[in-house]
Amino acid sequence: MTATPPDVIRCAYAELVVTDLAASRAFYVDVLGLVVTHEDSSALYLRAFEEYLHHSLVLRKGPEPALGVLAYRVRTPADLELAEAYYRGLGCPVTRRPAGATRGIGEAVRVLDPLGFPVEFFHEAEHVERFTQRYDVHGAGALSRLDHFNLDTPDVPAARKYYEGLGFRVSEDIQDAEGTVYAAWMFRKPTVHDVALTGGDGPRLHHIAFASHERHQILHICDHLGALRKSGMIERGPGRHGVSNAFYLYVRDPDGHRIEIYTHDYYTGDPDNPVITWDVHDNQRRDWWGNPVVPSWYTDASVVLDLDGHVQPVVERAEPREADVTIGADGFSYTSGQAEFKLGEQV
Ligand code: 4SX
Ligand code: FE2
Repeated sequence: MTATPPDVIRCAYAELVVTDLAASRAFYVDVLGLVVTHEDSSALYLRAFEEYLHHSLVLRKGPEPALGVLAYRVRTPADLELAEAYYRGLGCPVTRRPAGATRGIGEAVRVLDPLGFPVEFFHEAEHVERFTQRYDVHGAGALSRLDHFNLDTPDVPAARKYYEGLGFRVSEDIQDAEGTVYAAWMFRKPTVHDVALTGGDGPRLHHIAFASHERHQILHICDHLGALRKSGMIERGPGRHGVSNAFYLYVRDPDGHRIEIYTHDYYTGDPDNPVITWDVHDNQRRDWWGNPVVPSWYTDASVVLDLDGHVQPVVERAEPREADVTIGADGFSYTSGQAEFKLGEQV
């Protein structure tokens, strides 16, 4: 008999290890406009404008950039017991953390999950002021909340199966005619995703994403970086995703961690929400306007720590890689969406 999994509500916070807190502050607070809940000489605790839990992002100073932990909020305190039993049943390393072991967070269970990621489950957390209507402090690029994590993992079908066991459902995925799965988007909260699984060398963190309410907020972040002569921090976008339909931007922080700003995906909460499968050769899957995906977006990602703070070894993807099957020698991607098109022709 399989143990009952904990009832996960949503992705709730991430801890990134950064090498220079002042440089990170300049990026996350001064450019992205995240709110500082607490800061000291070893860490910054940040939240977005609509969040009332203590933080959705911890930046902890350390010797090399890495993912420290991904945290999911569970529905009740009793779900911590379920989480502990569930992961012990899977044979994963598990630790209990007393309230306050992470500032602002109550009792928690940490595990090294079957995909090799450090994951925390918590219910209780300190409440702080929700800045929803503090328009006096919202900048022009205001971020409202954490939206999702995106993970690189070698075997997407195996990872999907593991997350389905935890009660997540797939909203969209990318495959080819031979049945190779390149990526899958999965959710607990009723949006396109809480976690995306991208086929690649892993375990590595591909990105975390914050939501804004408006597209112009994303454009403002681009203008702001331009004004600082920091356009090099913009990696991909702004654009419109095919998968998820969200408007997007990817930026790289001073340590190279990738952050996505994301808005306008859709509701997925009904039980019969249709799954959308994209062909890997559909050139509009990752950018609805057909703009090419830069190679670094496929190759670069952050290493992850185990529960003792050591860098987890990275396992190579054995299946075909999306970049290899979609990016030509000239660095551009092709196709089906870019077939010959004559003015006046119906698509
Ligand atoms: O590039 S994709 O359009 O497939 C995409 C990437 C869709 C949603 C996301 O959050 C993402 O990071
Ligand atoms: Fe994303």
